[in-house]
Amino acid sequence: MADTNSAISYFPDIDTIKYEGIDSENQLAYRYYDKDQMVLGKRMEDHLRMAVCYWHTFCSDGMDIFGSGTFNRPWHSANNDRAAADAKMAAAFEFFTKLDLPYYCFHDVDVTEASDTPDELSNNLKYAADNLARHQEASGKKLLWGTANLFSHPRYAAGGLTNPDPQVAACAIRQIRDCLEVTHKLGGSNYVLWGGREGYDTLLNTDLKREQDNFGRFLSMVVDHKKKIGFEGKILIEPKPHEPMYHQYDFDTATIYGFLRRYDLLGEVHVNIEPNHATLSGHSFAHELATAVSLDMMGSIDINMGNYQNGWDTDQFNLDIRDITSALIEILPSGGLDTGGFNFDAKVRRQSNDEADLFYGHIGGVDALARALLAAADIIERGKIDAMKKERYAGWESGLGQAMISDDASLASIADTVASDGINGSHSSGKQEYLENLINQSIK
Ligand code: XUL
Ligand code: CO
Repeated sequence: MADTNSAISYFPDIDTIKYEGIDSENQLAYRYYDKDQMVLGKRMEDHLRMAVCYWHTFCSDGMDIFGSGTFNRPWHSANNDRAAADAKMAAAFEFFTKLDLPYYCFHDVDVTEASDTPDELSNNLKYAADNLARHQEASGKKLLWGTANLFSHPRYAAGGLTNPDPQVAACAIRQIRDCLEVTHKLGGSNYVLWGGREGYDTLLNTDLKREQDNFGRFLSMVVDHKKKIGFEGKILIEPKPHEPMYHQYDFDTATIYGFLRRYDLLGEVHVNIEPNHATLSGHSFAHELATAVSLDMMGSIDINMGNYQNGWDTDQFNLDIRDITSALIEILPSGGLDTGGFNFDAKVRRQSNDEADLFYGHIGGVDALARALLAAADIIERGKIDAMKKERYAGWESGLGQAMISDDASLASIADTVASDGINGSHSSGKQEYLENLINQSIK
């Protein structure tokens, strides 16, 4: 059994990060994130429900396709054995505590030692879950979501739930069953499925209908199992259009809506939106959130950003206040994140090999979220954008607009009204520039 009160510190030179206000020169302090500050009637911490992700921060050694790891973290060891998994967990909870953030997220394989068979993984996950429970208890940290990694093991090269080989799909189902149960046991708020390899590299070897039918069928079983075990969190699918596959089925929020509708899963499954995945699918972060809100699919957010120059998932900490503000004004009016949160699915660059860099990365990301929250709250309190949007659609609230959407209306009746009422439809300004200036005016 791992010792949760280990005397070893993995970050001995760093104290708990505190709010010091915008004039602080201390780079190991928050300038905007003041967790108890009330914003739109809620504490900042409760609005943002921020989580640290296990994989980028504690598992990665900085390896990329051109070179081996550069990080050499004090909790890493040559063998991915149980002692290494215990050390990694101790480092992780020390980090969550020092950042003073309430949540974390993990994949099954992030928290376990290397497992040779599915059965071994099941047993290792049970052991890891007991340790996680003890660490949660000792630190007060909570689980935002758990997920099964169905993309790293070579058996999943052609997918998990959509694999052409039923034996591989069965292994995927076992991992999901186990991880969903562990997430439930740990009091997780959500369970995530990222279909990293649910898609294809070439249509020449792919039976689209069979793969999607299997995906729909097995996802229904996940929902049934969630109900059977009494898990009250949300099941979330994380959209991403490609990478690692040429095409992924969970392309974007609108595609997932169609898929859920096809397999009668609307209302049962929601989305976990990630800005870098949004931009890879040709959308903005705000577009994906607005789409999810309009379709009643909003779940949680993996916060990060890409960059304008390259076309892959760079998973950088999102420092673009305007991008986040524009996204927040799409979800705050509908009540905010509910069971969701902001999970930092972001990594420090390969050259940033000091442990302190992990803190700088997160502190920047936390403060960007807090600053954007303040800006979004200011925009909402001023109410101008909302009022202008309402005014733009006011015609639909009475007279002609109401008549056109009434049950009595038909194509012919509407078309005839144009002549009988002498309607000539004119354009009025969309005021885009005026509205964009309002966003910048609220960023302080
Ligand atoms: C990959 C990605 C994953 C999921 C969890 O692009 O975002 O880390 O968030 O599997
Ligand atoms: Co993600």
